[in-house]
Amino acid sequence: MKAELLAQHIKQLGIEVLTGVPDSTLKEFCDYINSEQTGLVHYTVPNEGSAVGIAAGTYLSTGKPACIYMQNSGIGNTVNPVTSIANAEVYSIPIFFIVGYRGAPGTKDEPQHKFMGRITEKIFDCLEIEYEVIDKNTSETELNGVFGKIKNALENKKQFALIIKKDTFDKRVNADYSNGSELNREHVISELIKKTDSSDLIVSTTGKISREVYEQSDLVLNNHKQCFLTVGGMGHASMIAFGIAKKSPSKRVICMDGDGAALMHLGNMAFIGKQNTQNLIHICLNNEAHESVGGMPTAAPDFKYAQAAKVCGYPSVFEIKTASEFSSLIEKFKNLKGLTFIEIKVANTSRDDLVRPKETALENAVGFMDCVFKA
Ligand SMILES: Cc1ncc(C[n+]2csc(CCOP(=O)(O)OP(=O)(O)O)c2C)c(N)n1
Repeated sequence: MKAELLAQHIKQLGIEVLTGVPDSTLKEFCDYINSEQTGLVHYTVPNEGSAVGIAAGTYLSTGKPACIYMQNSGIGNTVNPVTSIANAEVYSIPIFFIVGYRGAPGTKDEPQHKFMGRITEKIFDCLEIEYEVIDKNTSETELNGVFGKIKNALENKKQFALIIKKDTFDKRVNADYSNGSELNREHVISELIKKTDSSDLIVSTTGKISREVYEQSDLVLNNHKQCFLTVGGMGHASMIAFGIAKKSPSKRVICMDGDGAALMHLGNMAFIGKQNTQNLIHICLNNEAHESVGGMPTAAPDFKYAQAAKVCGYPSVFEIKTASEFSSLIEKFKNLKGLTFIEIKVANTSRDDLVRPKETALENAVGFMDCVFKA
């Protein structure tokens, strides 16, 4: 299916507002809505729950439903506003969901997608939201039939989910999301790892940052036992790092966060800043984008994470934009003490041949715990 065709169908439903969090399964559609004039008002939001809020506000002020796009891992973020605001027993807000189907049963995918893939359709059953699954073999006639059902659901003030499998969209020329930063994220991660001690612990965020941490750790330290890879649960790495830091006061805990992930649960920074944990270094690798799923911009690409950290109460804050600023940070990195926040502007790119963890997520956790328990 062409991304344009989906946008046309959306408009034919009388929808004017499109909002969501990007997903790799929906990459071509996300590229299209980010780089072309679609005739739809488009908002990328910090998390999928926020999109439900916009959909409710749109409907309350226009009587027209909005469309929300997301990866199925984002369903969890929508469950509270869907059940407590949009549901027919509350305000009965019609919403059209477009959901990228990671971990679809019968397909091979990463560990963090397996269970969610298995229960995606069951969750919609449970939420009493009608849905249809489409893939690359869905014909135009079948798609027209599906959109008939969607129209009917929305007219009855109900939600409807169109679940889209991998490779459904026709390929299109990649959108250009480059940001001009001179620092390469993988290089930054590698240099930081070189300056860690054997007692330091690293907690990395969801997406390619974790894959780079894994690979660079193996290259630099010959193992990755010091690293906990938060492969799923986008936005929660900083709180995992906080939990570890509080219970491991003799070790430095270094959180390698993404800007999209930090933004998704920005309240975490307010909490961590207030706690003033002495052994936590929170690093935000800011490429202004969701690089791991295709490089689409975040909800607030120009958000000032370092300034926000100061306001949140982090006592020590660094903002790194250039290679020379990064070199001077690297010189002092080993001796950094006290709760610290470091925002590093990095390019919006990664290597195509990044490795993926060879062991299971559970094996990663067990190896990491061995390392934590080591005196
Ligand atoms: C709740 C949730 N929504 C969406 C995703 C899909 N997803 C995985 S990584 C990622 C982008 C993360 O962006 P950022 O933290 O800025 O890191 P980057 O990829 O740019 O390194 C997204 C949207 C997800 N895993 N979980």
